[in-house]
Amino acid sequence: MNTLARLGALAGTAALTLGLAGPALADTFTYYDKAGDVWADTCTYPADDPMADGECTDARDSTIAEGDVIAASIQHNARKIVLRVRYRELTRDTDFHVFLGDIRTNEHLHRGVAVGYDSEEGVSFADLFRMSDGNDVRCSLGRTVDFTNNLIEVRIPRGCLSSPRWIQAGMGHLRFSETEGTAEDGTSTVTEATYFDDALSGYYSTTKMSPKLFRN
Ligand SMILES: [Ca+2]
Repeated sequence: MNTLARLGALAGTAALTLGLAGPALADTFTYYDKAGDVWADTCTYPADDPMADGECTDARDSTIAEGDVIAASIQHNARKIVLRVRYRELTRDTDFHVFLGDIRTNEHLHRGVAVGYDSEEGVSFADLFRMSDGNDVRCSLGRTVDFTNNLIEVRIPRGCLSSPRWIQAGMGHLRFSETEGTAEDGTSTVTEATYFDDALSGYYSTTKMSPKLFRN
């Protein structure tokens, strides 16, 4: 960690823009998100009656490390935009995971990017789409899902975004799980849970945007 980044981390809000000089260097925003700030929505139902009113909770759960973002960076360089997050834990589990990015440009383009995987079903995708209607935008995205280093990175060629002068971006991580259990009376239950961590804030379900990042 360099000195500026360390100062940013100590400042609490931990946000800073590194406007590095020189044409070969990118405009990069780095944010150190809190650990232990994953929001959990869970509902437990009788297994034989999924339409019943479930017992539901909605709370931040500091014990959840899976999908808990601890650092995020957004880079805008001459060829691409790179979104990268590091997690406390990222495991090849049976849950369905979606890394989400939200990008706005100086031309008022508003695009979403999603990288999803589910090791049980073998599903993996990386899509760029219009936020207005969800329709896919044709683009050859680069993606890395690294369970060893607890990282996800997605690389978006600038040409897929009309080669913007500047961009703003937000990021977050969603995880869906379904587990079977047993109620106190011995009946079988199913618990559905949705976990979310915004990469740039402690908010739930809203994605905070970075400062404007200009192509350098
Ligand atoms: Ca976090």
